[in-house]
Amino acid sequence: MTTTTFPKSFLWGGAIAANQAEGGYREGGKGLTNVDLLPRGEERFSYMKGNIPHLELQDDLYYPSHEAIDFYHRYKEDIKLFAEMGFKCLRVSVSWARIFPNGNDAEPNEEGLTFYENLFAELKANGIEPVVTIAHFDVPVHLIETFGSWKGRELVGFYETYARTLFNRFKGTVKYWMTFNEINMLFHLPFLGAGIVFKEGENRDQVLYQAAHHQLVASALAVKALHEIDPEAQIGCMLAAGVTYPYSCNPEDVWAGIERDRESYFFIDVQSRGAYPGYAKRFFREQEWDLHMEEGDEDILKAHTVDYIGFSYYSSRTISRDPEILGKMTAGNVFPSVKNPHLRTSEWGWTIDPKGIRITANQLYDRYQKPLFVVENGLGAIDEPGADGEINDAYRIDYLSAHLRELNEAIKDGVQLLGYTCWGPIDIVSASSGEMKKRYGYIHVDKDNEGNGTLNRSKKASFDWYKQVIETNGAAL
Ligand code: BGP
Repeated sequence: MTTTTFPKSFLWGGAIAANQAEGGYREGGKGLTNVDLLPRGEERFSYMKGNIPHLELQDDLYYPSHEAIDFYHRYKEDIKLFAEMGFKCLRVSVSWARIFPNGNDAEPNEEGLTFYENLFAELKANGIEPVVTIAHFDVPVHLIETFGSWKGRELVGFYETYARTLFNRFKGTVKYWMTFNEINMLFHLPFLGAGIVFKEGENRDQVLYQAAHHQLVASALAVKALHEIDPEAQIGCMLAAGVTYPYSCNPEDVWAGIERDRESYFFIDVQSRGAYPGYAKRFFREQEWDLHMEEGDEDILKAHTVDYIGFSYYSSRTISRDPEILGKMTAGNVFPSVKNPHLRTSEWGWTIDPKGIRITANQLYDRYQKPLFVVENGLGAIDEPGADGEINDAYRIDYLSAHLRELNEAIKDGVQLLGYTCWGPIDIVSASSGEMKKRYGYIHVDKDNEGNGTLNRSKKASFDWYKQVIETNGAAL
């Protein structure tokens, strides 16, 4: 047993997203979203980047998120298993298109609201707090076709209406909200992250910064709305975090690391401190872009900052200005990084760096001085059953316990941490690859990459391990 410092109120749990778990993509009056249009296979990456030939479903492509793991129908069974592990919270997202099928309908879709009402009630009945992301990647297709998704200023108002609808309905039920999942994903996978499709001749960076401004104003308006409607509840931002290391002590590398981190901090500086930082203003000036900001936007950003900082952490990143080193990029990472010779990588080429979560948490806390919430962390791996038919995922236990031990150290360092929700406590569709074989769960789901399988749930070895960790409030780590 280790001495741990996780507070008594620590929110242990797991995190999933509507578009990767629910399925039922046309049920209950739901409209189509960007994620529904993402196929598995070779096309996927260029689609996620915003290079999309046809904004429509094609018969010959397989779309894993359409059925996903059928959480839409099976959530009661799944929640029982989460409760058995002792979850204190479950992070889920609401699908915008279940509530407003077109994104901007005059009235919300009652069937969609009822689905989430039942889901949250089931969680509460099992002693599990819902932690809810308002937008986890999915944008209604109608908004993409009509307004260019977040390129259009109109989305600010539509999103605000959507958020207000949720807050009014779930007031007193949901205590923790988040505005946008991994808001910085907009820069890396613009279609997956924010429904952005590029047109020929567009200045991509300008488009992305304009869309970012719209999301930042929308996020601040959601904060304002929640504080008015349900002052007891809290609302956070959410960053795909991960410290960037300079490859060497050459000041050029060190500066490159600072600049790379600022591409992500840029968002949180606005959401948490309430204003564009000096380095962003300098960048805008030098680009000579005509970014459209309305009068009053700055006041909105200033007045409505987030209550806490949610972040995902999978790996650290490394940067170099040396062309020879730059040739050795890691494959498979969404965030560009050169290979760090001190660290191993996962089967998908993602760098494994437990110490990095302590460094990241310390940096975020030093910078913002607001409570942090680790809302994603985990190892995507191929799970094979052993001779006894059981999945002994010792590698997953190693990864997770090493990260949790470092978080325990971060708490000792003085970091205020609300909770920890590992990514995909039950196997779900992978966002970046669209595959089922990239699994994160403590609970196995019988479904293969082609969509075949019974969808039956079964426990892996990590199930009992996590149960113990929660039971002992981390002492079993
Ligand atoms: C984050 C997303 C999640 C999730 C996770 C793991 O970027 O917020 O939705 O999928 O990464 O990534 P993947 O599923 O690609 O392995």
